[in-house]
Amino acid sequence: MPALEIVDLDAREILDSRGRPTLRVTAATGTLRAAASVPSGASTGRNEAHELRDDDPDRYDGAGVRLAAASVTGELRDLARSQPWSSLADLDRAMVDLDATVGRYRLGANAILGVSMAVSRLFAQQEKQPLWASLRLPGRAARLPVPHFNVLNGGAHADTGLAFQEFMVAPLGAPSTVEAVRAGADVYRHLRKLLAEGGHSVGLGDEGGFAPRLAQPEEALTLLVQAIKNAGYPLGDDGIALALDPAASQFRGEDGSYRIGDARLSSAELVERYCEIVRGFPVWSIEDGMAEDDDAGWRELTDRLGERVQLVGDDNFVTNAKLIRRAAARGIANAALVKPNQVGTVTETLDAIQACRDHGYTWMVSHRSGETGDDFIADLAVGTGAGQIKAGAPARGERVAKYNRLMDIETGHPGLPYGARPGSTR
Ligand code: 2PG
Ligand code: MG
Repeated sequence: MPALEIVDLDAREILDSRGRPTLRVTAATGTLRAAASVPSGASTGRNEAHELRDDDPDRYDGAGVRLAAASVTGELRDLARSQPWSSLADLDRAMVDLDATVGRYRLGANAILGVSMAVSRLFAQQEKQPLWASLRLPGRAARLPVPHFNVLNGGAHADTGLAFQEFMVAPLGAPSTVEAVRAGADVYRHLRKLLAEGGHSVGLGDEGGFAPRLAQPEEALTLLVQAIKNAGYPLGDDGIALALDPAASQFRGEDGSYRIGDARLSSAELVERYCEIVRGFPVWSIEDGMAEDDDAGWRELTDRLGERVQLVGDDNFVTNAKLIRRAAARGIANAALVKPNQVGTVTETLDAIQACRDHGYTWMVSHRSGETGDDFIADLAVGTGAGQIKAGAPARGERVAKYNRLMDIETGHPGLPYGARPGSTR
């Protein structure tokens, strides 16, 4: 394959799903053209790569991204045009070196990631492959992931009184993506009805899930179980299982206690609470069950539940290969969330996935709470054989863009397997 000769990079400010500015980057060779839009989180980990914002109080309360756009049309454009690129990894490494700061403070991780994603698409086009096929890993089969639909929002994503951030339904037992998407939409519809009948609000949170005022996570889980039953699906691994992202850093107080409703829980008490939840509900995966700096709590959680439940590190791992390897050496978690904008380039995202593979961790590809119509992560999940993806509710354009892309891939490539684990279904 000849090296890629990039002739132009462009960037502009667009809006994300929360009405905040973000970047859309366009990259072009003499004959090819590709664009990518960058997402943005609300419950961010401390070690995430830096999102460059203008801090100009006269525009968008300082959240404008014209400086990041200028990084793309200035230094990054010069770099991209300076030589032919034989791989994305070479360009990604050169961009990181050019920035030369630890957290991408100078050029901005949003600028660098936008280029990295757009150029990934150029490489795929040059190879005449769909994006997912060009993101395949050696020795790992591509697979359609189980969608994890976030149907009830709390925490930093909704004003609900609920401490936990995400309550997801995962059609583990579905025979295909098309049927999994239908199952998610069926549960969503039945949940809406259930909430309305119970006098709850059916307003939505940031990720398109409902945002009723509830005090305890168990109330939310009880509603989900009822909605799944009302929709006519079996519960658990052979049907629809539940997954949680409590995002525990967000409800841990200064004194180290976790606040759920009116209660203050120690780390040990929170672990006990999860054990009870797992006994009472078909929860197969818990992400960020403990706060990012609560290593002792994470270890206890892993010791107690690691054999039975997928325990996903997000805020503590920030899609960083080094942090995943360190955690694996310490017996923390057994899975990682994968969000390209946490670490800053597509290449480093693939490095994080490699760290998971090396240590026997599973990985779930993820959107951010602030999204655009970009569907890159659908291809990333399929190509890397993740087996799992979360992209919010089965509703709202920026969320369904990813699920619709998965259905397109499945329809176009009927031989691809669906399921969370190699060997599962079809
Ligand atoms: C998370 C993400 C995505 P945010 O915590 O997993 O759901 O939320 O993008 O706000 O960090
Ligand atoms: Mg999370």
